[in-house]
Amino acid sequence: MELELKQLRDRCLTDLNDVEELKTLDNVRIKYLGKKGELTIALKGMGKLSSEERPIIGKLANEIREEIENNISAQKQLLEHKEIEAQIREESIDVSLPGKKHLAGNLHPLTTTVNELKEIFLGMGFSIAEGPEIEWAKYNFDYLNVPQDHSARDLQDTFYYQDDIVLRTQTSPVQVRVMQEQKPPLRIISPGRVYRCDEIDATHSPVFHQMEGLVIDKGITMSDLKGTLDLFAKKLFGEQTKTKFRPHQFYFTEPSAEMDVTCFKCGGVGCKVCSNTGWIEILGCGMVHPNVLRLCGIDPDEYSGFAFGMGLDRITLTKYGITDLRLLFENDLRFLAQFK
Ligand code: 2NL
Repeated sequence: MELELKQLRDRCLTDLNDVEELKTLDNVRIKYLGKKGELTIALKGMGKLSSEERPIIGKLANEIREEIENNISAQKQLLEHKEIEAQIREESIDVSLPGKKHLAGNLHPLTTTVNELKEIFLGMGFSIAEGPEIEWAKYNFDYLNVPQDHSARDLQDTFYYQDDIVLRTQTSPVQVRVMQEQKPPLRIISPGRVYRCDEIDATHSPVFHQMEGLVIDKGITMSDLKGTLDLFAKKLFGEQTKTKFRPHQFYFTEPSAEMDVTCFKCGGVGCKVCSNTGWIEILGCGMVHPNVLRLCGIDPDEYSGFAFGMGLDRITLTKYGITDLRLLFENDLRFLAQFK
């Protein structure tokens, strides 16, 4: 019996040693110490022993049980420790490894220009109006008082989808729509993409960008136009900026003018940016033609207004000293990343 118990103990300790995972450790305990375990069964056989042997074997059995229990808890501790170590190894982050770089983009210079202009005009109480780039020809030309035989209507100058549908050549049709749909007073700007049949070169592109503005109310005069656009120029180019208005001709405004600003680079002395003139042409403008008001459902005897339009691409080129328009449309990151 004594030998039997010692062999049992040795087998158990070998089994314990072989356990590699916490979750199988209990199997060993059940195998030897459980209700139907080997030691339990062995002890049940003690009844057959003589009264001299019984206390000796009983003592040995208790010692072996204790030894097995101690070994189980020692093995348990060891395995727990190993598992925690493995988990730490798995979850640890090597902070000395180089990080993954996230490429942060930046706004396109044109977007920056549009954002700046929007901010300025929103600050003066204008709202932003948008409309379709594929437009009825009558909104693009007829309602704007453009003569039937005007060259701008030519197939050479305008992209026609069909006889009466064009890719808009300016954003004025947005304003036509607003005038027809809303009642004055109106104060809107319409930034957007426009199209003309042009060969691509350093100063031309068949796709470009414009922003127009329109103010309609009772008693609007040329001095409202000049005051508003002069303030706009000062906000865009700085307080020291001066403006001058030169007479011009548009079909949709009368009188019409072009506005120049003193060069933001040289302050008006003359430099490369302003081609030594001291002035930079910024926009066209004028008092909305009574014909346009009438065609758009506004009574010119009751209301008057002014309008203006500017090329966003050209303003952007001037502002950043870029000499080739194509750079704005080629999406070359080497160019675009310079505007971070
Ligand atoms: C320019 C000049 C201009 C307008 C656009 C306009 C629109 C309506 C009525 C009257 Cl609905 N006028 N727009 C007026 C004057 C000039 O643009 O040089 N643009 C790049």
